[in-house]
Amino acid sequence: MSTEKTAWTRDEFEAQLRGMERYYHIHHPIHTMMNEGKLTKDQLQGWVANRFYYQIMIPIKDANILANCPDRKTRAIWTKRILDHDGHSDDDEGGIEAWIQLGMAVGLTREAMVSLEYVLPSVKFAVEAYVNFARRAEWHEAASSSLTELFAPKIHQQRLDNWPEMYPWIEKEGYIYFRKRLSEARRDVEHGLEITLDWYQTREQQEKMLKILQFKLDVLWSMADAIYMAYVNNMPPYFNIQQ
Ligand code: AHQ
Repeated sequence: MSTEKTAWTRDEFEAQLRGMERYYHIHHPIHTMMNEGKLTKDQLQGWVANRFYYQIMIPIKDANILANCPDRKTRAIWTKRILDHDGHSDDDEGGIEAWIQLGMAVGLTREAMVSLEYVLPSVKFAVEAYVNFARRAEWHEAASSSLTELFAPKIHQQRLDNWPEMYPWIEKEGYIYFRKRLSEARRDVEHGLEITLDWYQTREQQEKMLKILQFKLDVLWSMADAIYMAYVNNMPPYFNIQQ
């Protein structure tokens, strides 16, 4: 008798992917504290300054996927992800500029953000792991690793709903990024899900995709761990240890 497990249907496979929400960083203490208004201004600044490194590396990650993708129609759609971050035109400067606006809205300077002086070693390490995965993985697998964004609209909506009351000192320009990302994430997930549900056909391939998604969930979780250790547990990174 064959021991090979039967492939999940498209709906079953999508349900398996969505079932991994329990590992999403929305459940990490740094984000539950953030969503309960328990972060100090310094802690929120630390999170914004560190997440900036993730934001500026997303277009690099996506450009690596483009470089590996031979399909013109897919590239034409995927290119939008890069422009969403790098800017479509002079009057739409994109998500990286919007994240700098978030930084200034929480009291950081543009110079401090772009200097990357606050970016923690483990945050850099996690982000580089994601970019290197995208660089060398088969392009469908790299594309499908972006599907942690299945869960992103909820975390962006939480910030938009709760921060104005919990962190009234944040200037309104700080919300531009999250509002922008709500619609972009939904569009990206629709495309990423189509690529994923079409590509992984056998049960073995589908279960490999769950491992790829777990890797990306671990990238986000590791970043949150590093930020929590530094800004909640006050563990100084090497560049803050007095020589
Ligand atoms: O702002 C985010 C973003 O632009 C992206 C791109 C996408 C990818 O390609 O992996 N993932 C992602 C995410 C963004 N914001 C995170 C957050 O919590 O603000 C969530 C993150 C994701 O869910 O992967």
